[in-house]
Amino acid sequence: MIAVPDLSAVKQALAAQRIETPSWAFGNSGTRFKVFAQPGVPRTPEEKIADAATVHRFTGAAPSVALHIPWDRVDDYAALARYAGDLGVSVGAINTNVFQDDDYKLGSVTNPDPGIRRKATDHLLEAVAVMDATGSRDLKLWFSDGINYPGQDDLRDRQDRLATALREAYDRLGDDQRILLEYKLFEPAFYATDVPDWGTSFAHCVELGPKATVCIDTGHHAPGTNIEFIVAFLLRQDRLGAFDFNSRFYADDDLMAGAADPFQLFRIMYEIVRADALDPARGINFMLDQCHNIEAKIPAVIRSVMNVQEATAKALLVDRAALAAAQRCGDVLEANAVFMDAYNTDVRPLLAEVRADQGLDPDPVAAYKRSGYQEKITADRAGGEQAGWGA
Ligand code: LRH
Ligand code: MN
Repeated sequence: MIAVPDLSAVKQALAAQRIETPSWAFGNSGTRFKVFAQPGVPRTPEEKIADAATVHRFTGAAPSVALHIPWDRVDDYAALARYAGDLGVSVGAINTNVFQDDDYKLGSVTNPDPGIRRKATDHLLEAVAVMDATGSRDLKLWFSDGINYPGQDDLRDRQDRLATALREAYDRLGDDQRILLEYKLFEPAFYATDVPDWGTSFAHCVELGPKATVCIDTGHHAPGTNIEFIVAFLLRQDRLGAFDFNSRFYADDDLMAGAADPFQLFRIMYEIVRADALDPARGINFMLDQCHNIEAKIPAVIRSVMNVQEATAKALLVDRAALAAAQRCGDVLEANAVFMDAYNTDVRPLLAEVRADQGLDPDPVAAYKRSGYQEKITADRAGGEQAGWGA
């Protein structure tokens, strides 16, 4: 508990911060209009992991990489985890994919067809087997399931089908494994999504048991949603498992975390700090989930890690004693001023110090650009099919 910010404790907390990167952020991505291929993009899960390890090498704060199955399918997941370990990172959350198969047009685990539900549920179980091999704790479940027209299917029946599949996945978990149930308001479904909001995810998690937690993707809410309220609420219920950080101006834009709305990211991280939930030991997985459609991918992920660090540093600098005093006596303006003082603090010199203390370059993006890694992968990876969405 930090009353008046104690800088050495703030620096310690920042040095201990861990942000998980997504393997798919290094692959080609785009929109339905166009996917712009980039030189040097990885072609294999190993090359994605090498890029994630490079982000960690320059930031010191990204020691794990989330995988997506089947995008990162290999014959030997234990060997892949060892490969990651040799590069100084670990395999993090395992993401399922029941949104890209023709069979899932009318839904995956919620599909009216029991055979298709079986197929989708088996994929969830396959992902847990991958976790057993990689030593991962988190099974990350996002369902694109939903309907486009009223009457297309029965909303209640779909919830029952979803609960049945979740129960089977939950019961397959090992003791140290857990579910991260991600919600999303819409897209690809445009009338009703089966896990559309935090309340639905939370209710299913409570129904399942203590190893089921909610994953908040910051791009998955209706415009104007107060996400930090959801964070505060789920922390109080001890059901906040993870974040998929990114930012957006309109919908699920998947832009760099903190790029579109750094103030929102600060407010979210303040609720984390306020609940003493920043410490990795508290078990919240701070992940990025982004797509770099036009910008260079590795520097974009490095910049995103830095944006989360900056929001966190500002949150750690809130004068909690002064804030509590102003709140207690109803001094609205003073309370807001104390909050904004922290937000308006330039924390870049502080983070430069934290990096220097870790033997890292104070400016990871500049250091990456000087490293020659981009030129090396562009040369090494010329030819061969690039990973990601078909260019
Ligand atoms: C869905 C989502 C989910 C991932 C996917 C790559 O929009 O946020 O977390 O599976 O993006
Ligand atoms: Mn996500």
